[in-house]
Amino acid sequence: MAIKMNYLAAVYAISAALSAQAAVSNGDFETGNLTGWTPIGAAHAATSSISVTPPQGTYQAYIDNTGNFSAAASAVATSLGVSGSSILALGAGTPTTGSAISQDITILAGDVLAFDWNFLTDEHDEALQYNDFAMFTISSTANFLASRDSTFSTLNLVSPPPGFDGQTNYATQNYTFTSPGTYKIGFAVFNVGDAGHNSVLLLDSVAVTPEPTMLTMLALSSVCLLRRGRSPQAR
Ligand SMILES: [Ca+2]
Ligand SMILES: [Ca+2]
Repeated sequence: MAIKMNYLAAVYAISAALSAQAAVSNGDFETGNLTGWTPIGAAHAATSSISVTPPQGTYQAYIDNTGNFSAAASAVATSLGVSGSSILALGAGTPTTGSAISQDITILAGDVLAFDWNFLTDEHDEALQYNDFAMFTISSTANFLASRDSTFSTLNLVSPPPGFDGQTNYATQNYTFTSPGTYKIGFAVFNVGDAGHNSVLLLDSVAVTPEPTMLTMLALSSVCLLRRGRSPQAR
C-alpha cells in the first residue's frame, strides 16, 4: 500500500510539473503563426527572412508598431489589462500607437516565466522624444524591457535588419511568480511622440519552468521509485 501511495504521489508531482511546463501555448511560435495568443495591432510569426535568426527553431514573434496596422495605445493597454497611466512613464513620453500579443497562463507559486526578446528600432537617428519602447505585462503590471533612449548607446548598429537603425540583440528575461493562479502575460511595443519610424519587439522561447522545490520533488520521487523497484521488500 505504501508503495502505491508513493507511486501516486510521484505521478501527481510529475503531472503537476508537466502541467506547469505546458502553461504557455505555442510559446516557441513553431506553429508558424500566433495560435494560442491574442494579438492586437500588427503581429505575426516571422522566420530568419527578416535578417534576424530566431534563437529557437524556425519562427519568432514579430510585434510591430508600424503606423499602418498598429492600434491606439489605449486599446493595446485595454487588451493587456493594464491601465494607460501605468505605461506612460515607461516611454518617458506619450505612447500613441502600438501592438501586442497576450495569453492567459496558469502557474504555481515559484514558477519562473522565461522568454527571449530583441528590440529593433528605426528611431536611433531621430530626436530623443520619439522614445519608442517595449514592455511585458503580468496581469495588471507593466514591466519595462527597452526603449529607444535606454538602448541608444548600446544598440547594435552593425548590419541592422532592413528598415531599422539597430537592435539590442536577443536577451533572456526571467520573471518569478510569488503566488499561484491564472495570469495574463503580454508583450507589447509602442510608438511615442508620433506614429512614425517603426520599432519591433521580437519574441521567442516563452516558457514556464516549475519552481526549484518542484524539481527537487521530482528528482526525489524518481529516486524513491527506482529504489522501491529494486528492493526485495517492495515485492
Ligand atoms: Ca521559435
Ligand atoms: Ca516610432
